Amino acid sequence: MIQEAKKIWMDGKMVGWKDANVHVLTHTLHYGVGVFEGIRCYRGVKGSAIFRLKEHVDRLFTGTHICQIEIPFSREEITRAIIDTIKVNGLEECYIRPLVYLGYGAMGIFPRDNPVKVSIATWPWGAYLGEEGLKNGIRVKVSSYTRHHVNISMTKAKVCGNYVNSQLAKREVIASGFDEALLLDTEGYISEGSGENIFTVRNGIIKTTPLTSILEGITRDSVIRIAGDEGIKVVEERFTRDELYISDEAFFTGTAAEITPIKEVDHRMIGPGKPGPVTKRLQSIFFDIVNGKIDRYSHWLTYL
Ligand code: PPE
Repeated sequence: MIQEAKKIWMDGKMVGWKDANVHVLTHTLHYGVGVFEGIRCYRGVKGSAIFRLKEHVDRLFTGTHICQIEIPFSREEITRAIIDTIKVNGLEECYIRPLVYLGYGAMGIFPRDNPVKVSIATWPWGAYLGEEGLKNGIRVKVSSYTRHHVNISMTKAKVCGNYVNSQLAKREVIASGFDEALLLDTEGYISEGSGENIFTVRNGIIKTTPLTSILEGITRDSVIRIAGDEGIKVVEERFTRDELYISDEAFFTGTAAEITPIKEVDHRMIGPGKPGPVTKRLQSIFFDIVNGKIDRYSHWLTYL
């Protein structure tokens, strides 16, 4: 169960957690065209700070641009509202969920001039794939469901409806006893997890899928930059599931999942079946950055 906070920001007002309701004929509830974000705020050594807030707000706006939804607030107003929501809830560390959705008005798939609604919720959210997974790695299975085709779903936008595919995949692999689903693209190459981007390490080279048919993960971008700064080569190139099977290391990245090591894929151990040195090094730098311990990356943090 979600851990409740006090208030949720809805269309410019702070509303009590239990009163943050919508009409059952809310357009997005039926048809899935809405755009959301997932952001984390960390309690670091210099106080609470939001990780890469600008990039997340930008992606909310580019996502709605793709969906032809006009947010009735500016980027500055949304940024301010995110900070205010964390503060009003007195949270030092939390997950932040902005959502832009189409409200009550016309029914039918063409939403006409239904109002564009915005909400921002915050709640404490621990390790997405479990503390144990974060530390020792998770068990992953390639799903029988294929990831979005680039001309069917718009993967550069974090569209609510895109997550039907993620949920089908996740339910399938959980039922088989795995921790997370990995999806292949329409041509059979690795694309991404149900809510994460993926990286492999082989012979000291890091590889991740190109941006063609995946969400442009902000954690993915952070890892590429950190690796570059550490002098580790990163290649953005398509790869197959058998290349993943024989990689030395693999890990998922995401705001919720952070950097989660993968210890097994389809019953095959990855490397020795525990987090490898590159994964551990990147994970440790990442957590130092989000916790405000490395000045070089302080521009990625917005202090409350
Ligand atoms: N791919 C998908 C499909 C995805 O949903 C996410 C984030 C990512 C990649 C990584 O993107 P980024 O967070 O910018 O590094 N998934 C969000 C939702 C998870 C959920 O269960 O809800 C998240 O991590 O917040």
